[in-house]
Amino acid sequence: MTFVDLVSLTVSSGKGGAGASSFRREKFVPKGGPDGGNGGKGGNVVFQANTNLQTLMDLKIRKKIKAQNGLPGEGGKRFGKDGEDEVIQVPCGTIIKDSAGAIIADLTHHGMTCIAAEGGKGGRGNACFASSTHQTPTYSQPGLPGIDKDIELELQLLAEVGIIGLPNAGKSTLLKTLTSANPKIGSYPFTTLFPNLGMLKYHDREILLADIPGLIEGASKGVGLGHEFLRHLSRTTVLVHLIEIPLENPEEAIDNYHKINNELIEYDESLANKSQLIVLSKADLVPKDTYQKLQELFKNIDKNSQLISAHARIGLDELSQAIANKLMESQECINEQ
Ligand SMILES: Nc1nc2c(ncn2[C@@H]2O[C@H](COP(=O)(O)OP(=O)(O)O)[C@@H](O)[C@H]2O)c(=O)[nH]1
Ligand SMILES: [Mg+2]
Repeated sequence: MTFVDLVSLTVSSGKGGAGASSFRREKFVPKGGPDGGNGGKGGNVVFQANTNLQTLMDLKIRKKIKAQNGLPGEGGKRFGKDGEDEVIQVPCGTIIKDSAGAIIADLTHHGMTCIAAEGGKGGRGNACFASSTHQTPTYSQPGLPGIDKDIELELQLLAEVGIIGLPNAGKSTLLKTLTSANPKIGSYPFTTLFPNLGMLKYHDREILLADIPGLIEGASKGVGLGHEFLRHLSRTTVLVHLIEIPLENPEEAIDNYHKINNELIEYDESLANKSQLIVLSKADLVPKDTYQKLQELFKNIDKNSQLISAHARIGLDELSQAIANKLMESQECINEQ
């Protein structure tokens, strides 16, 4: 799968069919009345959220999307057929914006739809214009034109929890261990080239986690994968900040923690204000007194931290519980407001 989360498109709704101008012709009625039918409405361009999709890739190659025109009306008061809507399926979490960046719709739930371009109305046929004073109108309306619109689609994943950290911290491994996701894992940076999603089942809760790749010092200035994927943190409530303990120089973990947070601030202050769990990874590789010392150092800057090893399955239940608790706390905060 190629992950595409930004697409620009031109959408064109169908134009309305013209109303007909026609008169009844019958054998024994020399001057039949007007019987021109109305034109059909032009089709709409509609976007619809679909949980079975994860990427906007299919739209990348389409560029232009057009709905059908309405057909013209005909004599005998026959109405023209409406143009068919063009319904485009997009992943849940797709935001539709106009070319100025104003949000037209945020399609968060399966089945939600939005009309991005409304089809033109059909014109009325001359049969509509007959009155007691004007019994033989020849006038009929043209159909209204469709709308051409440039739009942007932006996918923002709907994960509640984002896993962040430097390349190689163990983010993808953690996602794979906590959920049934199967991301690519490697001992070199940037193995993960797009965000991965996985569902954590914790008691009766299902929590959607996203592994956000590529964060690195300078990401907000385009280093590495840049901050391309940080938009997928926008909707998260809790960040799991994964930190590998450098064996040579464990204190460096504190610098690394600040580096990532600075990148978040550079990108968007509200990301830095999200509730964060500090998680020290790969505990199986680190002597106990090293990580205890590190936990002290985090305490000195007023931060609690917890320890995991995805490989040795250490601290995973505690982490799941901490995630669920944090989500619950933030839910309570929202309810109190
Ligand atoms: N020893 C040990 N290695 C780990 C652990 N978690 C991840 N790794 C290894 O660290 C490397 C980077 O992991 P990955 O999940 O791809 O990191 P990411 O770049 O943050 O997604 C891989 O070689 C993993 O096998 C762990 O708990 N213990
Ligand atoms: Mg990864």
